[in-house]
Formats: sequence, C-alpha cells, structure tokens
Amino acid sequence: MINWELYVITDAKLSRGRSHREVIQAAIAGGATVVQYREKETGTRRMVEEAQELRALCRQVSVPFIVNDRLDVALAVEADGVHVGQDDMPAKLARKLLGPEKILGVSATNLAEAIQGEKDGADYLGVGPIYATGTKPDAAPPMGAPGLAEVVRHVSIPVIAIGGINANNIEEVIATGADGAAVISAIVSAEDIRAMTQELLQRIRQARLEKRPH
Ligand code: 3NM
Repeated sequence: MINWELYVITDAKLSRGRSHREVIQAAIAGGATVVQYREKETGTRRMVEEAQELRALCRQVSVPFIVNDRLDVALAVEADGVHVGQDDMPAKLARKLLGPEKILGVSATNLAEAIQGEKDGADYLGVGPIYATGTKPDAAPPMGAPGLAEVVRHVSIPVIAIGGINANNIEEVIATGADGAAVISAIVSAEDIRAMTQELLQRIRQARLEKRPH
C-alpha cells in the first residue's frame, strides 16, 4: 500500500538555486511520502542523471519515486512509476509499455478525464488544478474543492489533488476525501523545505482525523 498523503514534485526553476538532491533530501526529512521528478527543459542525458540520483535517494528510505511524462527515463532509471498528463503518452499505451507492476498516474482536469483515466489503467489520479497556480502556465481553470469532491465520489482509485496547494488550503483539500496532495512551489520554494513539509503533513493528518466519523 502506498501512502499518498504528501506527494512532492521537483521544479528546478522554483527551487531558488538549490539542487534537486538538496530539495528532495529536505522534503524526505520532513516526511514527503511520494516524490516525482518533473523536468521539462533539460536534455535527456542530464535528466537521466538527475533521475538516477533521486531514484537512489528515494530507494534508501522506501519512498516511491515517479517520473513525470518521460516513460523512457522512468524505465531507464527503474523508477517505481510514471505520471502522464492529457497531452502525454495515452494512459492505455503507457500501461502497455510499463507492464502491470509499475505505478501509472494520470492527470485529470475534470470528472470525465478522471473516469477515463481509471478505465485506462491508472493506479492513481492527479486531479487539478484545485486552485490558481503560477507553476503550470497551461493549467486548466481551477476546479476548487467542490470539483475535487465530485471526482473523489466517482472514482475508486486514489485521488491526489494538485494545483495551488499550500498551508492555508491543504486541510480543505483533504476534507474532500482526497487521498493526498501534490505540491510544488509551497515546498520547493520554501526557505525551510523540511519545516514546510512537516507542517503540510501535520495539517493533512489533522484534516484526516477530523474527517473520521466519531
Ligand atoms: N499540474 P504548485 S497544476 C504540475 O492541474 C501541475 O494538472 C497541475 O504546482 C494540474 O503546487 C500543476 O506550485 C502545478 O501550484 C502545481
């Protein structure tokens, strides 16, 4: 069973000059439960090297390591899985190439995409954006917590919320019943990455306790 609670995604441009290694080490120290390597602008050689480094870090602490979009890189470094968006490799083909064991994540910006992703063989869905975000310029319009809650009600695989999530809204996100939150800027741009990760995780756990029926 994978703990999806706090899914941390890399972003070199938002990391204030810190390396992926430094950022992810601090996030893991703070309790990140899943790590995704997401790199859109680096050459493939460098990508493989960076992914290999993070792969090793995550393996030491048994944190699942997922590569965004690049199935070839995911397979090359023996990542635990790959995450595909709506413009990336179609989920069904990604599943075929990955085999049945690896983790397949699929992005969904609405309920129809979420239901389709589940049908196509996703192990989990990245659903968003929940709130406005400057991190992904081509993101769809924000769906808000009500849109997220609707997806949670209609799918049976884990739902990880993404987009504009930070310490001020993460409890509202988890209160929808989502299994976790995926975060970029609130963590990788934080001055103290470890402390911010700890705070977000603590808020997630608090929200889950409050959701539990008494
Ligand atoms: N995907 P931040 S939103 C990578 O809606 C990504 O699918 C999104 O970054 C989606 O935590 C997003 O800084 C950016 O808002 C998330």
